[in-house]
Amino acid sequence: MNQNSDIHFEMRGDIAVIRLTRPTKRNALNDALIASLRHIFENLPDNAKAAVIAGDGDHFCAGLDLSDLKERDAGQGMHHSRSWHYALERLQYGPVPVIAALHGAVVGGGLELASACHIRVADESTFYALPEGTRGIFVGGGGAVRIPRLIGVARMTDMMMTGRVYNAVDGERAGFAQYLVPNGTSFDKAFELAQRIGSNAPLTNYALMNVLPRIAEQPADQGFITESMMSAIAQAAPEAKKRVQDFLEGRAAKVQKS
Ligand code: 1HE
Repeated sequence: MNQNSDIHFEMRGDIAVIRLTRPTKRNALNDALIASLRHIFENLPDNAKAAVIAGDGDHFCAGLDLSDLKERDAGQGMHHSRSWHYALERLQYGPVPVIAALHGAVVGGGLELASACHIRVADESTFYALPEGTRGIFVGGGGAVRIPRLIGVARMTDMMMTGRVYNAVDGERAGFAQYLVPNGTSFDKAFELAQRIGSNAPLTNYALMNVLPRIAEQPADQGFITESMMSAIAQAAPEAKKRVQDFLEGRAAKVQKS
């Protein structure tokens, strides 16, 4: 399914595991890697229920492969940026939830990739930056849309204007990651979450990936209507009826205080 030696795909049970395997270049993303990512998310096996994406070596991803920054004219530059958009949209609105397992550098396009995932798990070595600002360029992989939704426009502006780097603790507080775990454990935690998420009703995961983000963008009066339609569709599914019945008859887990 994947011919590119800089990225590895495998199924572990019903969880798809995608690893960036270009550690000598800190998993910097060249055009071929972006095309491979798109291909992988367009061709996930039917039995995949969730996916984990991680990076080999000391860093998750150093962003755009800067050696690929050729003399592009404006039109070519736009198409290059769009190629990232298409790939990351396949990931974000693909068939399964994707959990990013972060460590080390999550910078530039690496942060854009992470922000397209549905959940981010960071270990204590993780740091976040947007060096585009200081390199005289701009984000082009969807970061201008997705990153402010995680951390707000003001923080992203500061990061790009000043080159500010967030460490793992401050990054989690700012909203980059939903989980902060000890060094070396982000993959295991992401995989555990993927298994749990993969056992949800498929329609619930579909709604969380495809409907919730759209509702969040709608004016409130439209959002309420979309919500009520999704709610009606979800509760009409046989799987929902069975799960609710299981709870009512004492067969399903209660909500536990953590
Ligand atoms: C690279 C890249 C890269 C490393 N493109 N080759 N992203 C950046 O501006 C981040 C640039 N990278 C770094 O700041 C650092 O490399 C790291 C903090 C990520 C890691 O530092 P370190 O000390 O572990 O590694 P290193 O020695 O800097 O890099 C090892 C090699 O990887 C080295 O090549 P070598 O041939 O000398 O061994 C580096 O040149 C290479 N390397 N990062 C190309 N990014 C859709 S638009 C998105 C726009 C952006 O993402 S712009 C931000 C790009």
